[in-house]
Amino acid sequence: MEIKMALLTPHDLMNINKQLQEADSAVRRVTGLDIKGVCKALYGTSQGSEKVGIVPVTSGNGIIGNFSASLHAITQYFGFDSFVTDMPDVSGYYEAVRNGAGIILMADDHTFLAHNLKNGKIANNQPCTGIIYAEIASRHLKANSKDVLVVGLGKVGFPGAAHFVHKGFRVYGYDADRTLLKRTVSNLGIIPFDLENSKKFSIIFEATPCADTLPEAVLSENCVLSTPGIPCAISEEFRKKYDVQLVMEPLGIGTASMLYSVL
Ligand code: NAI
Ligand code: PYL
Ligand code: MG
Repeated sequence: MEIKMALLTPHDLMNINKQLQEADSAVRRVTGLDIKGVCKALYGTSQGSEKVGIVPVTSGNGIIGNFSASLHAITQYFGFDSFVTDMPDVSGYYEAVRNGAGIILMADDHTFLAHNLKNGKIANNQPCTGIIYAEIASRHLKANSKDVLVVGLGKVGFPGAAHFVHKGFRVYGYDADRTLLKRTVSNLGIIPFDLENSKKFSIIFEATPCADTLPEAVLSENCVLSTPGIPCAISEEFRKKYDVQLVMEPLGIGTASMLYSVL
């Protein structure tokens, strides 16, 4: 059976600059650093004069409206010199390299990659997204314990959970797929969490493609919810009631993580 990524829609990417600015403010409130600062601290890299070539890809479900334009806006937002190729696919790749791209960004329905042609480093969006959202949550300045809740342990959630473990957090994990949960508990040594449990968390990371996955009982006043998962894991009502510090953005934070990881 073919397993695909949950694909973005043009609607998810509307007003990407505004979404990025709001996410940057949220990250600053939570961590004291902006997104770029968290990326630099995480990977120990900073940008030079790398030119980023963005190649539209037509295979599978094809071009997503706003996708390449959003990557263009995102790369410029973080201070990269970037361009979108006129041609897609192999011709676009050729065009990007011929026009001086040092880093290629491109995505089909399964893989979104950043490839630094100068140093050979390559990054995949899913682990890079999991790691940066976990890193942001782990830097919550007002966290009251080392306990974190991770909901969704798939291609984005698993690397996020692993990152928390690596940083010495006590990780409680839940996934609707019982087999995956069991395997992750055994691989990472995390604590299986029952969502019926009424334990409250000040740090929550969510990476599922579903809405309203978090019950009210896990939310504490002013907790951080760092979530790449679309749609949102909590209702607007819960967000207001618990003054939840929400870090959620559809493409830019993960892309920044990819770019800084290949510098
Ligand atoms: P995946 O399919 O590999 O993993 C999702 C996991 O969530 C699965 O293990 C599934 O069993 C679990 N799940 C589904 N419903 C659940 C529920 N109600 N409660 C608990 N667990 C549940 O998907 P992947 O690649 O990890 O992506 C997760 C989400 O992150 C998707 O919405 C995807 O579009 C989004 N995403 C966002 C990015 C961003 O930059 N904001 C970047 C990459 C992915
Ligand atoms: C990278 C995102 C995050 C969530 N889902 C992933 C997704 O939508 N992937 C598909 C990207 C396809 C892009 C298309 C284009 O316009 O070039 N091939
Ligand atoms: Mg993102």
